[in-house]
Amino acid sequence: MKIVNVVAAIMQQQGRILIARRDNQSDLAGYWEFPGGKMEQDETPVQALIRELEEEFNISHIQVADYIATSTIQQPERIIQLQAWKVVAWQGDIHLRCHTDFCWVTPDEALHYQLAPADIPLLLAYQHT
Ligand code: 9L3
Ligand code: MG
Repeated sequence: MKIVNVVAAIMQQQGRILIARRDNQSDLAGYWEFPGGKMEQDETPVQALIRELEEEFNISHIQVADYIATSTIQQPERIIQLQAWKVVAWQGDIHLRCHTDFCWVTPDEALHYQLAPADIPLLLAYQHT
């Protein structure tokens, strides 16, 4: 079984975290998620997070902080290992390149959104940090 490593950023600012809505072309279209994507060959998780946030949001100087948790998604032909990291600083305004929407919410508010299933345990782990 193929293992796919995916990174996700829990960006935080003034007690709120960012969730973004997956676009209609992607799998899990319309679901809210923590931004991120697949790690490339020879990339560390931190490098992958920085690249993904630059690509998806057009921001720079991304500062990755603590590792939060990993959640595992079993799919028919692959296993996705989704690891979440806290992101505490960056530069530039967010310009969406892959998502249809984003919002800043408290962790409790985030639970009321239709989150990608794998992101829910990551949110719960974040709340316990
Ligand atoms: N995924 C789930 N939650 C997330 C992220 C960033 C990704 N917070 C899932 C959706 C896809 C796979 O991981 O099935 C790869 O992500 P992407 O490259 O489509 O963003
Ligand atoms: Mg992505």
